[in-house]
Amino acid sequence: MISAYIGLGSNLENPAGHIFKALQDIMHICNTQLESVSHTYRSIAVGPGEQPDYVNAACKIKTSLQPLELLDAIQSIENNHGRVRDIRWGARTLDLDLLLYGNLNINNERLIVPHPRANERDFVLRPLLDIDAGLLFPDGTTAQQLLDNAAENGLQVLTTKTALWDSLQTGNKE
Ligand code: A4P
Ligand code: MG
Repeated sequence: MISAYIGLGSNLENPAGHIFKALQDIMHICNTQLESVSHTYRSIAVGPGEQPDYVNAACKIKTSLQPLELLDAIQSIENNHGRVRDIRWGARTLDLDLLLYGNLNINNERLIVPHPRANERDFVLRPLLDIDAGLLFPDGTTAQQLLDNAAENGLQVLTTKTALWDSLQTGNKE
């Protein structure tokens, strides 16, 4: 089994609900276990035009799926949440990014890992650090070093990781 990290983001139609349901969906990906979750955060949207704030989070999984199989699984979850791909960085019901897959660097036409913008976004790095305060990227940089240099997008904790984890175990969103 390989450890991997998935970033979650939503800024349309009850974003917190989409994030919670997406974590439940990730728990049901075959040959995959949910290991831990971050706090959920409100963040200011990075992208074109006026957009609602995002809810962002991350999770750690253990999986025996190959990277492209995992990408297929998370894209199918996005599609089930009514994700429409039109404007790049436009508002979306659910965005799932494969942030890290073991210690691998991957670069093919469908998949780049580490996710190319993970290293510059506080709404990705803070959640990763909630899960593993000593997290290293494949090039040896610590996630904390990257966060120290990242632009700030007004992060505010919405739900703590403990409360989120407990809700996922009972299936009841508080
Ligand atoms: N793809 C390549 N690598 C990956 C990867 N590591 N994980 C390909 C997931 N997908 C990957 O993605 C486009 C294509 O990227 C996919 O078909 C896949 O094969 P997409 O999700 O359809 O499009 P996108 O999300 O609009 O583009 P992109 O470039 O992935 O956007 P980002 O970088 O994910 O940014 N502001 C706040 N506050 N919070 C956010 O979460 N998110 C975005 C989206 C913009 N602004 C935001 C946030
Ligand atoms: Mg994306």
